[in-house]
Amino acid sequence: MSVLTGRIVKAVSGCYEVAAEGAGSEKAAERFVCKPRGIFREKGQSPLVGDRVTFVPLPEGEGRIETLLPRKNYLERPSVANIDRLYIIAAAADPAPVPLLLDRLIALAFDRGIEPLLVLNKTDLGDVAPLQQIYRTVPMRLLPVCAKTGEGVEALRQSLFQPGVSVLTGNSGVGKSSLLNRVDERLALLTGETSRKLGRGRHTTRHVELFAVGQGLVADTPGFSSLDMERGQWIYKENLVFAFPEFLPFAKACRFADCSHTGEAGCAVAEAARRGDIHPSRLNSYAALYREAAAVKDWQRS
Ligand SMILES: Nc1nc2c(ncn2[C@@H]2O[C@H](COP(=O)(O)OP(=O)(O)OP(=O)(O)O)[C@@H](O)[C@H]2O)c(=O)[nH]1
Ligand SMILES: [Mg+2]
Ligand SMILES: [Zn+2]
Repeated sequence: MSVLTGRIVKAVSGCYEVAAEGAGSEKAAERFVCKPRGIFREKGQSPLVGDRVTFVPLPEGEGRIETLLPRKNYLERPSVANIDRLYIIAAAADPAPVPLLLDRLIALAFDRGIEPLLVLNKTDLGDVAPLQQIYRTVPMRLLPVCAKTGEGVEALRQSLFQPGVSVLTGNSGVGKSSLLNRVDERLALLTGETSRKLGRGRHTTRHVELFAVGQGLVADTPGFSSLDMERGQWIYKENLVFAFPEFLPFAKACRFADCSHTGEAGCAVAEAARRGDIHPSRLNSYAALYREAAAVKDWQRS
């Protein structure tokens, strides 16, 4: 009985679709619908989309997952493992951008060792210059795009086609599925427009699935409301400043070595925000996330 290596590309009610991998293997890219061994339940492990696994192929395209291979990272929401790039999508308007939500996602990516990219969609509906101004000094790519006109989509396509696992995230309705359809029309993902015609609810995308694009894999994910994001997924307060990397050069110059940058005297980060070297909106988000992180009890830390 041969054991293969593969990646979970789709999870639907306890069944996992696994794409076989392996250099030169004739099984490469073949898909198997797998059930995990009972042992996962005993160990409290639950496989995620993006997880690499070993599995035993069974007849008729089925299989059984044997082991979960170590993860390099994962997010709880969206629930994906081994992410290389997190594309955080905001819209110029409809829905209006929420800086705290964007900063929460950007910080989470930096904290988990994932490259964040900020995609500013719907440039036909509004000016993205105010957002570009806020994120000017953050070491992160900004991609202004328009799923409607196609503007900027080629740059997004080139980025998504790079090897690795990409995840699109952001509020419901910002245009994640529309952008992916523009990048590769064969994906034919359901978008708000089509789902309204079918009389579906506000959240159009229902589950996470990885699709092959160029040399990469990309996941469209269901959008969330800002409230969803406030639960869980915190960053420890002592790590938070590292998730706001443009603060770091200033943080070294604070009067107190243990400055939390939340109002202490002689805080060089606050001073930089007053001068405009750090955008005040970023410092506001930092303060909000710091308050949340400080409220986390030791027993809640995993
Ligand atoms: N004007 C304009 N409308 C857009 C653009 N991109 C997407 N839309 C519209 O915005 C609505 C939401 O788009 P979706 O692609 O379904 O958004 P989503 O982020 O996938 O939403 P969820 O799946 O609910 O998370 C649809 O009616 C799209 O047609 C754009 O660049 N300009
Ligand atoms: Mg969608
Ligand atoms: Zn400080």
